Amino acid sequence: MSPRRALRTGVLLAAVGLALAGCGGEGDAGPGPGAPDLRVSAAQASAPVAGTSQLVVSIENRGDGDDRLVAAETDAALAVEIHRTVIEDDGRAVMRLLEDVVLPAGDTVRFRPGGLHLMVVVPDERVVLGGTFDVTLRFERSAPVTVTAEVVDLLDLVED
Ligand SMILES: [Cu+2]
Repeated sequence: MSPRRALRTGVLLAAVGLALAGCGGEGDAGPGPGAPDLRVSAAQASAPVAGTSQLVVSIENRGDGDDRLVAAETDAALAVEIHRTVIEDDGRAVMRLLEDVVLPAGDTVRFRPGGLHLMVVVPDERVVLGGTFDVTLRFERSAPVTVTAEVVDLLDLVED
């Protein structure tokens, strides 16, 4: 390998290393030892407002290893994003896009409107009050899980 080629390869590897290091989401340690054992329940979505719907679920990890939610998808919308609503210093509520959500061993993570939620972007006609649609959740370690979300009024979304 020529020195020039070697240099370029080194730069590329450094870039890949940086990209991987950036995958940590909220910046804590990776999954612990043991295997996660996830149960997903209480999938509900709000009737769409201005082209988006908030989707909430409960994810219980009965295993003894941590996992992470890394993506969600549905064929009933353009995209599903992982969001957290936070209050800014000036009191405004803004939604932050998250890379992933840690699912600690022995704990239940409850999504809720006004907190951690999945944002269904540009939903189709299945996402209407009283309707249902399927959402697939993808995890770092566990197999994907598909749940059926029930569409309810935003005010009726489970609060906790
Ligand atoms: Cu959102």
